[in-house]
Amino acid sequence: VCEYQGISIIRVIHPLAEAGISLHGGHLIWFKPAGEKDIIWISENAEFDTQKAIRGGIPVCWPWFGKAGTPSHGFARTSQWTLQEHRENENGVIVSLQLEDNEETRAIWPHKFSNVLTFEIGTELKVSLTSTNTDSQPWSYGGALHTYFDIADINNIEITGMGATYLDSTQQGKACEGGDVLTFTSETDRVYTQPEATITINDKNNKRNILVTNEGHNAAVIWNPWQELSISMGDMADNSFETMVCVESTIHQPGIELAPGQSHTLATTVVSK
Ligand code: TA6
Repeated sequence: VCEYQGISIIRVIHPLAEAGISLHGGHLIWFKPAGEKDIIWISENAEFDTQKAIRGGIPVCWPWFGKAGTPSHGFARTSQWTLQEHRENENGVIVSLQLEDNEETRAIWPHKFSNVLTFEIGTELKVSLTSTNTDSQPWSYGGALHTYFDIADINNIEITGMGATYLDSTQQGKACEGGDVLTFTSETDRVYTQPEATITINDKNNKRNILVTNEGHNAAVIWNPWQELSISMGDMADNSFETMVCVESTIHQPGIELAPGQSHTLATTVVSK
């Protein structure tokens, strides 16, 4: 564990891969399999501030997605998680963090819960968020593993496997039908409602495919802010939208209801081929 601007970061260094995980937000900041370029994008202007979410990496949006509540994307990405376990197996390193309800979380969202966030780090990266209802009443939740991917050029990637139907967040959530291949020429912010299990980013200039396999989700969000929005965001360089794209394992509305004692796991597995 090292300290960076008051934030504790777990550094994983293993022959198969390297990774960094911030306890602030339970936020994966980098992941680099041995002999590969970074797969996960982090903003060069990212702010490491315990009051804010880190721009890039894998923000944990929970217990809701986007503006379904306040703060936007929930409180998990700005909460302090604790290290529960770290160990090695034949595939690499496993790190688990935990976040339980406390006075601050109950003031925002009045429910008792236990979240375990597990990172399996090797030639692949798997992130699993298991949410358990530790309350005496049922509650519903949503959220996302809001992964930012590092690409060579947004003008020269193709995404497949996202499915045809989506809600367009740039048009007040209008229901739309798209084609089999997604390319980018402007701000793109879509909730795909019938994604395949695996979504592929074909990063042509880097000559690699990034495969994103999601579980426990009911949607996949794809986002690139394009230039104007990047300029308006203090923690993104003006042209840095060119080298990132988000593909997110998402629980969209109406969310998932958990009875007392029940658990659900939202996961994403990332590999470059
Ligand atoms: O996942 C897409 C999205 O919800 C966009 O609408 C965009 O605002 C983005 O997330 C980033 O949100 P943030 O709160 O991190 O600025």
